[in-house]
Amino acid sequence: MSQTVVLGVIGSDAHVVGITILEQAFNAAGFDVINLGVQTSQEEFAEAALEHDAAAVLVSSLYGHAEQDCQGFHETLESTGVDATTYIGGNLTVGQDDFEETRATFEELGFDRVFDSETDTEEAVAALTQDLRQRTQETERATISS
Ligand code: B12
Repeated sequence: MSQTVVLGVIGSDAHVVGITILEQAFNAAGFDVINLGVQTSQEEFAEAALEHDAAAVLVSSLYGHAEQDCQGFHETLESTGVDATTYIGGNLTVGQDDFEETRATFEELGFDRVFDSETDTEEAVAALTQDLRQRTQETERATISS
């Protein structure tokens, strides 16, 4: 399975520091990172993921409008032909909401994992390493049994 990760800040959000740090962490862990930068549209995420055959799409949002920006995100990926693991992280709501509620909201929108703004980058790298390993094993099992 590809080890390419597409990363960007969704919507009109211009906070760049978080994804720069994430890019460095995933690069250091051996992933190929395509960093789309700030103010990235859903279509730009989908097109980049398709073009680079990405294993994962990592969405960042800091300015509090993530829920609005991510409406229909997974449908956009699917209609573009992208089947990737998806994570979202950052400051996902306005103010300090209950994070378990936030997690549920974004899982419902289709994200495989949801991270808050206190996330250690190593935690995200470890989670993706584990999730991609599991996907590879499942694909291998499906191939053997078919
Ligand atoms: C610097 C900053 C700015 C700078 C950004 C400069 C730049 N080009 O990056 C400027 C001044 C431009 C700015 C503007 C605004 N900002 Co501002 N900003 C900040 C500030 C002080 C720091 C952000 C930062 O760089 N943190 C350091 C990095 C390392 O941390 P991070 O971004 O959180 O990323 C880490 C984690 O969140 C996580 N993570 C992030 N994304 C992802 C994704 C995945 C997949 C994973 C696994 C993890 C992950 O991992 C990262 C690394 O550890 C924060 C407050 C704060 N302390 O967080 C407010 C803050 C984010 N800003 C805020 C706001 C409201 C704004 C404005 C809307 C203000 C305004 N009215 O104009 C505008 C938005 C403009 C826009 N279009 O985006 C609010 C958001 C409120 C909310 N969500 O409820 C905050 C929280 C301040 C506050 N307490 O009110 N901002």
